[in-house]
Amino acid sequence: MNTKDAIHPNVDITDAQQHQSNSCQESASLTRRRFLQGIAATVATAGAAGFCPVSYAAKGGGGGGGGGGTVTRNPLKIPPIVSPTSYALQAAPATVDIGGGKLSNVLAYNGQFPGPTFRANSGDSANIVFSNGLVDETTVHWHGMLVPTAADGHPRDVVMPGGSYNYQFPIVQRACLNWYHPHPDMMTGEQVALGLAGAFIINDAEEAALGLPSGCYEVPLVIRDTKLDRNNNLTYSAKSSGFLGTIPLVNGTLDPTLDVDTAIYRFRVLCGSNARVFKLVLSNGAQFTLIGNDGGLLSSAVTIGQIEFSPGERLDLLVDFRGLAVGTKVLLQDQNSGWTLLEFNVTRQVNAGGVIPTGTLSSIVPLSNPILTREFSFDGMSRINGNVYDINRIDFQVPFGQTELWRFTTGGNAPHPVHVHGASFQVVSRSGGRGVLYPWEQGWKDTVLLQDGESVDVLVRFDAYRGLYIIHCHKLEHEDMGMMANFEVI
Ligand SMILES: [Cu+2]
Repeated sequence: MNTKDAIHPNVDITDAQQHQSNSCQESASLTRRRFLQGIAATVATAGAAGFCPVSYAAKGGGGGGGGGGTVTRNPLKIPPIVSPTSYALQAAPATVDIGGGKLSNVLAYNGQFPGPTFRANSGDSANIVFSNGLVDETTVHWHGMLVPTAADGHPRDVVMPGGSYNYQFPIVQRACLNWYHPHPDMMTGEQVALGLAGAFIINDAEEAALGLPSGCYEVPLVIRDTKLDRNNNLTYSAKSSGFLGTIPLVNGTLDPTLDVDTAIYRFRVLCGSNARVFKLVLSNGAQFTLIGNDGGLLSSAVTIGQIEFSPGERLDLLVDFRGLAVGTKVLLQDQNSGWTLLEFNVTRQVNAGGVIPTGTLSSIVPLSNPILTREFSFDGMSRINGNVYDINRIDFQVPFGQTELWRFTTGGNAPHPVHVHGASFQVVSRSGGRGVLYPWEQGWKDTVLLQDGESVDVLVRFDAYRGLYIIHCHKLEHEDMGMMANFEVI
């Protein structure tokens, strides 16, 4: 038994591992080892605190995770909203109700799956005391947020089991939906797949002036896939091509349904899968009104029938249920898998259903005149520009405040959702592959999907903080295998 297993008693060993020699695992004991062993993990949580929201079963829809047939639907869970101003956050095993009383062992933030939704205003400060109740080291990365290096959850800044870390940062950016999740070297895929993720919403005055749907009309949707074992526990087995689950979960809810009024809803949508790319459509053929993405509002709303999004990307969508009869069911579906993700059940007629915003939502100042071009080739399943990630190697340096053109290319093994820490970027072109830019790639982004044969150009300027940040593939198995690079803003 190697040292990693010794501190990680809750994993099951698969056949894949038995094919490997134990002796080869010892050197560089934290070097891509867990992944290459092919360990399958579940969560053992004897005595863990339970989280059992009130739940009822509703017949309807007829979609179901796997599609086809009548399914028993469960009310969509909505994570509690908390302030980051002074907050204690713990990652630990927990037992949660994923719907209809089905208890599942997961890894959770504060016993919630997904974790609590942070909500703050631009200009606030976050002071989050994190404690690690896992059996492995972890970090918390605030995906999409501009934070100092020390608060970025860099794999170097690991929090050991039983340890704690104070994440402190001012909230300096515009309104947008971000998220938080673990980012330890080589174990991100496992920890996210087993449940650790939550939303972080920033509001500001510009957004507030638009009068967008709010309160119960603004709903976060954390969309992911998962695989359950025979006891309904979340399970994970790393695959170099990326972990693909067998069923979808929205907000940690199996076969979810949401009762809606005849009104416009604002859905804050996050792709929280390890590797799966979703193509969202509505079953009644209605269009989405896309108003924002990773970095906040677009310059104006876009009406669109289908939207593809990949791990790490976010969408700000309005869906219009006005004019639908009470009793109507509308399904949010994934065209790529054929899954029904979520059922909307129109249950109440209201008179003031809101309005779709027209005109300017926000002014996006385009970046221009890059000083230089950097090329990043996403090679195979574990390398950027030929290099496997080395936590101690600084791969390049970027001058603070300098606009640069970064070109992401790949020969294969996509999807590679490319994610950059420390700044948002603007996507300016895509050649090869799909060959076009999509409406959801306008504005400010921090994650962009790179498919086979594609070359995607983005403009980026690091003008928030100096220090150490990373660029990586957000297919978490590729990240864990080493498709990641350190850079320093100087
Ligand atoms: Cu990749």
